[in-house]
Amino acid sequence: MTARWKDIEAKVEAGERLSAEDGLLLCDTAATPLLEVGRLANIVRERLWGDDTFFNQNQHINYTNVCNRLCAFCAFQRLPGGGDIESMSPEVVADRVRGCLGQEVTELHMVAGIEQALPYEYYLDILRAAKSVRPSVHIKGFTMVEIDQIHGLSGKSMEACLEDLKEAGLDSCPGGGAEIFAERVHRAIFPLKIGADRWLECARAVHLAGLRSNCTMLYGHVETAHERVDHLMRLRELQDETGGFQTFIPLRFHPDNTVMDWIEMPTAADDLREIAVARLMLDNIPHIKAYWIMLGQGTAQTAQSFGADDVDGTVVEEKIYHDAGATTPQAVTRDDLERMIREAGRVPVLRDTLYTRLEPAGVGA
Ligand code: V47
Repeated sequence: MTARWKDIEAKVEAGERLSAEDGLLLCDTAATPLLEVGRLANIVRERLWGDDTFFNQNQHINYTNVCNRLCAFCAFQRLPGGGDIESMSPEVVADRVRGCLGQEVTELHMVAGIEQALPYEYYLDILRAAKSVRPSVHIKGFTMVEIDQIHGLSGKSMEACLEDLKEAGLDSCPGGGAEIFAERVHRAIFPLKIGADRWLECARAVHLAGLRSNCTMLYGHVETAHERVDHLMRLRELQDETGGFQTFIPLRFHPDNTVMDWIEMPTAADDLREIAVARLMLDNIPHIKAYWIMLGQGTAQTAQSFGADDVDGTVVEEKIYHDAGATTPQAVTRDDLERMIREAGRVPVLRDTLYTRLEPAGVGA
């Protein structure tokens, strides 16, 4: 191994921060063997979390698939006025929540497209509707793209708008919507959606309002290694300032049914390297999630030895990846998740959205 690699290894062992140049070397498949990058990421993962792998019991509600942002990578969006549209009234949202009352769901993951016809009150009403049926549930809702849209409708300051959302039932925000911060990629594949500066500004406001959030990066399309590392560096910078991010989730691009279907999906080797690089670069973000829905259960298992300490949850009715060709199931049981984690040699820990341990591992399975 080269002197540069030895230097990175020494920094990781000493718990020192890696530079953007280090990140680029870690991304370089010719310069750094995958298993070595994984080994280093595993050191950090085990230092933070030992053998624990977190999971939760959650339900997804994609309240509308209508969207006017026309992102080239998205198979979920439907144009206003087109066919196959689903926009849920607050009553329908309440029915969806009611439909899962028999299951031990602790989190509602509510994200959707940008439907221009929805007024400000709608967003408050769907939060209230969900909470009225399941008052104890944690609502992790609205990506920064939706927060930007809702704020625009509110006619209020961002602070006042976020107070309204919290009062109506919003408890935290998911990742999503950042895609890749590089302006070159923004212009090429999602020009109508907010760019890096606004995304980061919204995330900062969310954190200042006392809400935690997650962050993501969509990879495996037209971005370069340099742009991936830049994305991680910008997230790390904001996290230094606010400390509000809980989890980073690398999102592997699924090309089916999109206008980018000529792109080949990333391989498991790319997925594992991305997870490992994220664990090594994002020294101030506590958790790295291997989202089983998009990675497949096999890669989500291996990822637990490459830096990931979370696999997401039971996920009732996932839509965004399945519209884009994901072949994983749309939900799994708690037993399935525990088995997925145990067979990877880790200890399953049931958590809530804010990573409170709900039960000692293995109890109540
Ligand atoms: O922003 C859309 C991505 C994101 C495709 O916070 C696609 O716990 C791959 O952010 N192929 C939304 N990805 C989902 C999201 C998320 C998912 C799971 C957990 C959490 C969390 C957040 O999905 C979008 C976009 O980056 N996406 N289309 C596609 N074809």
